[in-house]
Amino acid sequence: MKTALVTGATSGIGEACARAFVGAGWRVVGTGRRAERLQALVDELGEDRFHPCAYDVRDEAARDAALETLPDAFAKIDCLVNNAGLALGAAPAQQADLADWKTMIDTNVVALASLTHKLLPGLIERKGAIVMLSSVAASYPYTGGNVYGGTKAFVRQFALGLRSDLSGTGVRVTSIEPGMVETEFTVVRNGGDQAASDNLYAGVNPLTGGDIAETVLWIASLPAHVNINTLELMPVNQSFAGFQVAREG
Ligand code: NDP
Ligand code: 8X3
Repeated sequence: MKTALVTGATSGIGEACARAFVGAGWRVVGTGRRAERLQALVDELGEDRFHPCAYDVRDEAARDAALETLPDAFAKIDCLVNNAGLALGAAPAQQADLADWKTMIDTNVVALASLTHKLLPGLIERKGAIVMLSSVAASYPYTGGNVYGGTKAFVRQFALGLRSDLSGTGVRVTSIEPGMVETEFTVVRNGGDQAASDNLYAGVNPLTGGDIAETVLWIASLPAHVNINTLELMPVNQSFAGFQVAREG
């Protein structure tokens, strides 16, 4: 039985990944700050299949304490799903809060790179897989995307760079780049405003956490010689618009 480590398993895409992987016969180590949500997954999925690790991804000491004391059955990670992340605010850069920018960089970039660095030796030993949650925001700038888009561009390029460095190791690396997925993402982005989230997704028929989880599971389950480098997906009702033009005078 293989083991996946899913960061951000308390909500949205990560929570759906935990269910999908366990449903497909994997063991899952799930992380997140909200311990009670991880415990609910233990109750739902079984303690022999889901192991909770409650810590803040920015706290390397807490992370190490959790991951270095994993039960034997969960200790050998075959697939790292680098999913935990967030956007804070959607204001233009000139009105943005610097603390929000730093939180996004620390969570989406620093913590993700650090965990990857920590798990790489074991992933190489087991010829494992790394699936990163980037975003369409990595490739398509939009007003208010600024640092969030920058962090997701890092994730995409880091994944591609790892592909290059890991040549010959058998480790597979994928950057998944979704558009609108209705999770707690927009509630978090808007400081807990559920109505702002409901309004954004109203009538869109957005992607679901389950849609992305099935995609992650598919990637992780492909034959060992197949690598999906990048995968961009959107709801049918989301698509591209043109450039904006500012007029002088
Ligand atoms: P959610 O807000 O529903 O889930 C985010 C998860 O990340 C939660 O489990 C949360 O856990 C965890 N997380 C955030 N900060 C921390 C932290 N400091 N320490 C530990 N865990 C943390 O959003 P999504 O499921 O939508 O987002 C998952 C990923 O997908 C993100 O990287 C996001 O950028 C990306 N993405 C999302 C899209 C969307 O439209 N929803 C589109 C494209 C990409 P907890 O709060 O319990 O700590
Ligand atoms: C989340 C999707 O379009 O809000 O990464 O940036 S978007």
